[in-house]
Amino acid sequence: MTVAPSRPHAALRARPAGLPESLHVDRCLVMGVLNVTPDSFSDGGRWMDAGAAVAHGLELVADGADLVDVGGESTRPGAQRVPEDEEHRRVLPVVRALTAQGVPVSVDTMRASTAAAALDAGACLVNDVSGGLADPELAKVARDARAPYVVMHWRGHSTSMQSRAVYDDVVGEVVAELRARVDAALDLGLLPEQLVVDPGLGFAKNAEHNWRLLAGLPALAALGLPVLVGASRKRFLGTLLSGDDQAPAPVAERSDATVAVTALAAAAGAWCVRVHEARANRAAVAVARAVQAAGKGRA
Ligand code: PMM
Repeated sequence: MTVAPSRPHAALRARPAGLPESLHVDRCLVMGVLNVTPDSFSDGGRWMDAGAAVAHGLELVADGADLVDVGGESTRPGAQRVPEDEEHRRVLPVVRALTAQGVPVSVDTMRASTAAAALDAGACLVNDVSGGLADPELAKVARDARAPYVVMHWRGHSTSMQSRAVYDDVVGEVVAELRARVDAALDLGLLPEQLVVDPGLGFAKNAEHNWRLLAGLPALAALGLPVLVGASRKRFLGTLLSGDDQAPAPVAERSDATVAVTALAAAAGAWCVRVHEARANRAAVAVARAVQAAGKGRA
């Protein structure tokens, strides 16, 4: 089964069903990243303590994040898998505490059991960076809960993904591979309105691939589904900003470029951006929204 293609840009504005009312807004959403991991490339080790993680989640919301994406397993290149019980131990208390305070939470996991437990704990969206490939049961959990399900483009676990960054036509191949994952989810009984697609920047992609995918966002929209973009602080931004020594700019110096990507993605109609800092990215979304509204004669 294939989702009927719809007009580019119009499709980029669509939003998945089953989200809390607060996320029904006429602009790109800002998803704040909360990695409860010791080894994520950007915030690894900072929020391992559940109390610190919850405080940071609330800070993201105070700064303008619409929802908080809680993950317990690093996906940085070369990262090893985390045992299931350890992932649960990291993620579930944080999901429970944030949802108890009314924060919309998504769970960033490749495991069905983690997704199911996080949904039970109050999460409202399942973010599967493997697009259903790591654990075939995961999409069924989202199906049964009628939860929105992010299908990210992925070619394999972190230990081997860099060797898979080989494309003749990165936009065409990512769109085709995402379409196959979307079809697999639909065949399992998920509804089109549950699905979100994501190009998976940095996952089996080099810098040039990432830029081409950002330029190709309208081609992703041809899948007829909302689009999520996760560029925040990734290495290709560090490479863009490298100094005379050619060394990538450190993670802490990639925030401004992240905000610029957010403005472009929001202007291209992305449904959501996944970012480590909320305030400046929310401002970028507001700028994109104002320009779009003016273009439609609404400002
Ligand atoms: N990137 C990371 C983790 N989860 N989820 C989605 N949907 N899209 C992404 O691009 C994405 C993700 C890796 O970044 P992090 O280590 O800073 O969380």
